[in-house]
Amino acid sequence: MTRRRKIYEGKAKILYEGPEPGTLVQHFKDDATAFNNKKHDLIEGKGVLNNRISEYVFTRLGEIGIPTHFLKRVNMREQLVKEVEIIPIEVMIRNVAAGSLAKRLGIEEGTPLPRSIIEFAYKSDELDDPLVTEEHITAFAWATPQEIDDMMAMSLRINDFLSGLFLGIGIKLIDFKIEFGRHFEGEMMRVILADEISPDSCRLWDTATNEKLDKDRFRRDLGGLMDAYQEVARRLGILMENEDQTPRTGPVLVK
Ligand code: ADP
Ligand code: AIR
Ligand code: ASP
Repeated sequence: MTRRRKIYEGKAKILYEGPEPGTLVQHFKDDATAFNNKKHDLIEGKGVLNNRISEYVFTRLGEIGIPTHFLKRVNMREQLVKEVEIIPIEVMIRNVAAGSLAKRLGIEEGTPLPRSIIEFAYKSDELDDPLVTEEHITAFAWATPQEIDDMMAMSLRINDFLSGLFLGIGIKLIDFKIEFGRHFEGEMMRVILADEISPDSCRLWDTATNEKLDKDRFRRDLGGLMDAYQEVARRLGILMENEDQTPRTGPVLVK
């Protein structure tokens, strides 16, 4: 068997060269990091859950017409995606004050925002992903005004759709982070949704109890991260199979 070429290794994922030109294999690791790597741990099985949850969310988003990089899941930890040129901006969409916004503006965590707020951060580990405005993004040519418009329009649709999807399973979508990339097809280029959407990249609170079902369990040393991610997968109705893909006798739910 020939060894695959590793294109990039990040904090939570590895990108390998895909089987066809223009494709990549996105491999989900078990590493949990926060505060840009100052806190690190291995949480067995996290990569498997994020792969499945992100697959589910990207598939649903594709069905409502959001262009995404997702092609298919390859195995429990890996998915085949379209290679893109990542726009070096993290787009954050917030419905309820939490995390850095709550801290920065002195708003109590859990306070609903008057309307959904979009924020941009420049992707840079060395700089701790600093918040930037559209002015910085266009002045430094990280993205064009048209690309910013496309990202914002898609972000709001994604937020509306996912807020409803999660509400239906008793979960509040507090906030989340997404990334976009430029996909080239011949002469054509379009901005599509890339990276992942999982409990690593969202804040998800149980509607009834406000229990945190996301990476804040790790960031804030609350414990029970795997139970929380499994609960999200279970509520989404994601069936888990064995690592070797052989279905068990009948559907087996997580937990
Ligand atoms: P980080 O780089 O922040 O440590 P990850 O460990 O999640 O993050 O690494 C995944 C990397 O792959 C990210 O930098 C992300 O921007 C990039 N990426 C995600 N999807 C694609 C894609 N379809 N094509 C190219 N790069 C991608
Ligand atoms: N996020 C931002 N950078 C990395 C991630 N995962 C996500 C957080 C949270 C939202 O963006 O998981 O859902 C806002 O994060 P913060 O820390 O700015 O409040
Ligand atoms: N800053 C983000 C977090 O706190 C991402 C990271 O540091 O890995 O999770």
